[in-house]
Amino acid sequence: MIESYQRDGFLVLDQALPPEQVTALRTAAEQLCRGDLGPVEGGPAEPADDVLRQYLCIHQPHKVSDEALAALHAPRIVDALTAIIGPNVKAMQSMLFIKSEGKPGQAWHQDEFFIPTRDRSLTAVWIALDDATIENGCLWVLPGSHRRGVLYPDREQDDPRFDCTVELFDFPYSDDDAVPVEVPAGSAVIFNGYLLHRSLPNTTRRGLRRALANHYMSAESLLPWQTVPSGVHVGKHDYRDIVMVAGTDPYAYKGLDDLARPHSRRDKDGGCDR
Ligand SMILES: O=C(O)CCC(=O)C(=O)O
Repeated sequence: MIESYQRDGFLVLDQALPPEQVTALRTAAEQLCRGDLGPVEGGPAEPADDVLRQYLCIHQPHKVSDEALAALHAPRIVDALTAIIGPNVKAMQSMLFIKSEGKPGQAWHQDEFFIPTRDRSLTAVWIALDDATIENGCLWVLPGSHRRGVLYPDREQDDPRFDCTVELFDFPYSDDDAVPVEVPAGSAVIFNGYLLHRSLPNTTRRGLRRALANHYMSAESLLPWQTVPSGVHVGKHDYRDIVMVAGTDPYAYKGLDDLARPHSRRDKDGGCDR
């Protein structure tokens, strides 16, 4: 398992969550979108009957949802993380993707571009809450693209297939090298923070492609990152709104912060901040 992860930069963990936990997370998604767990910044002023479809992605659901918090600690996932990262592991971010029909994907990117660790230990765990297929907008990866340990240049993009996030470009791979990662609900794609990946729109006639994407890193590394309410990330010495999921925290003496609040990611229908 670890050899293929080191070579390819990703692996699929079958049955990362049991079916009842997937069901509970779907219920939590509805509660979050309805506002039952408190406000979601940037969410719709007037929730519609079909409120799930008003969201593309809600950042930091674990701050208000016990189910999202429990998923950070899922035993099979934590076992894989300690094998990949080391004995001491912390989480700093969760993202709940709803992605109903017609909603966009996210252009080529590397997660360490947005969440900079000091030791390149950022690791994403993308858990499918519905079967993720090419048609409904599964992840696509460029296998082995993490190995150079280089972060590529970024630029704004107006491609209607993607949300407002910048795209990375000028890397030595083409779209033809990309591999789709179709996984059943409950399975997880675990990938390196330097792996180039993207997703395409949900092109089904009707259906949700829900997923919970959690981010982890070694507890030894400081995290010069801070989320502010707008969802923009700005530099800070060491972000301490973290959740330890394995081992011990060498910086426990600093205490913890409570900074992040759930907020909605913009898609182009909402207008991008430029
Ligand atoms: O779920 C998606 O559509 C995109 C997820 C992604 O790119 C990420 O979590 O970094």
